[in-house]
Amino acid sequence: MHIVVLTGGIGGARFLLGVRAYAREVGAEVTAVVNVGDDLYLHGLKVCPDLDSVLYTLGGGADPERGWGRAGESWTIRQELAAYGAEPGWFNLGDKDVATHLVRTTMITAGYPLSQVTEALAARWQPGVRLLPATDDRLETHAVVDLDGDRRAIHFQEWWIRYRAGVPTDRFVFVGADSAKPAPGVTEALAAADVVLVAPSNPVVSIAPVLAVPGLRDAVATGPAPVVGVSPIIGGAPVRGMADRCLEVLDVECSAAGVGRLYGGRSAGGLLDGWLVAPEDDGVTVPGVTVRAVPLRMTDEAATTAMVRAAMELV
Ligand code: GDP
Ligand code: FO1
Ligand code: CA
Repeated sequence: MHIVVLTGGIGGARFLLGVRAYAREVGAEVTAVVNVGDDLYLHGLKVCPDLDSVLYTLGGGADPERGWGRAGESWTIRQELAAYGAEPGWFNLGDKDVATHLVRTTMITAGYPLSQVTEALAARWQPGVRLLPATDDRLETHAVVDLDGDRRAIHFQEWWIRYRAGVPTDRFVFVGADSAKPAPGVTEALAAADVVLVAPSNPVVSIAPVLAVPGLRDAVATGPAPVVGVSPIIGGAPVRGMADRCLEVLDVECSAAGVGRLYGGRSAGGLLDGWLVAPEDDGVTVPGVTVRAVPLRMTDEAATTAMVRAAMELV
């Protein structure tokens, strides 16, 4: 059996812990297709927040409180950069994390595609699932904002971290998406999948940029495998993070129903056959989609594995 998971960073990474445990139980293979819209160059280094959250979490090296970056991190490089007044000062790179970006940037500069670079980094972290960036091409999420009377596009990381998702925002743009191609293996994995799971990731800035790669949404929506999504919204609020701010930009209600309808049913040109919601949201309907309520808090691996089992039972 082959399971494909569409995923962002922290929420998706924690979900993948459960997918990996389930896959070990039943002898399945897992491919994770990871968002690259958050990626950016900082201080000359290529940083891939979502890929790194997945690598570090599945490899046992993530900081459990922050959710991003490395456990047991030190911050000497950040302090030295600050002493130079190097911008941007709002994005914190830990010393251990910088080593990852150095290895990645060296390989990218030497001409390796991101998918091969990710494979090389995974050789150290042994995530136990195949990690594929959605695309090897440049695809960056930008927010179109009004700042000091000016309308301009800023990188999603600046919107999220520097402005805490708090500036008036018109829309998100996936720069480069039009000419991006799915990374090698992505289309093949979807064609060979027995089930596709949409992780409880941010639908607007983690899953949407994955689906924005031409051909990728179609490969999921018209592919052979049933598609089951897991709601990142419980009782009308994101479990963590600022997904409510992102949904607001799209004028979508922050609820399990709102996100389920945003994805839509496959029979109506959408994405989903099944949608898992939390017990708090029992009774939610999405036209054409089988909805089931089960506990959706990823408090530990056993709870997360139970969520995955419920998703698999839905199809
Ligand atoms: P990011 O890229 O690091 O922001 O991470 P993702 O996009 O993969 O995941 C962020 C989403 O995970 C947020 O919208 C949260 O609501 C969701 N999330 C975090 N923890 C949980 C949990 O325990 N259960 C569920 N259902 N969603 C969660
Ligand atoms: N998130 C923050 O809120 N502040 C940071 O300084 C920060 C640094 C950072 C460095 C590397 C990395 O992989 C992730 C980092 N994040 C930081 C998290 C991250 O950029 C966001 O949570 C996600 O991209 C949102 O999807
Ligand atoms: Ca992300």
